[in-house]
Amino acid sequence: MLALLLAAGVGAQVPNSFETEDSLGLVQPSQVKAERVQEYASDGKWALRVLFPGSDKDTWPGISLSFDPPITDKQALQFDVYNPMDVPVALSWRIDVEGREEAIFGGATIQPHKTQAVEIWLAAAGPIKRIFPYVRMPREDRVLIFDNLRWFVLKDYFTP
Ligand SMILES: [Ca+2]
Repeated sequence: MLALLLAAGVGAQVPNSFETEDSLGLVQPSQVKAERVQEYASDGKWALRVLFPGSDKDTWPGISLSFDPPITDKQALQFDVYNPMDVPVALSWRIDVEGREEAIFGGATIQPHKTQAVEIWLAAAGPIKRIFPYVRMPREDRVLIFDNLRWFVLKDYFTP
């Protein structure tokens, strides 16, 4: 059943707070070890712990969020990240836009022992096919704990 769903191209789903076992299937780990944990959740009880393995080779480990059909009506993707390490972790991201040859890149530094809200702006980029948060060429293992993936839409500003 899972194989059939994957073959049909089930993509990422947002919002995702990693509260259920299936929620793990909605992100696609790429060269990382991702597991649900009951630590440092910013929403509910569960979060997603991602180990980005260090390597002497240049690698770009991350979690891939694919959208089919592409996302057109959201201003930003927001999520919370906790850095359990004693050093800052540079989180990068890549955004693939339909009809655009070059990807859009961005990043944020996640400070040690802090939960940080990260916002990836999508507005005006065009139809979003994929959002890929990753760590750029880690030489040593890095760990981040993600939770509460959510969309931001501009009308949220105008809530009375
Ligand atoms: Ca959660």
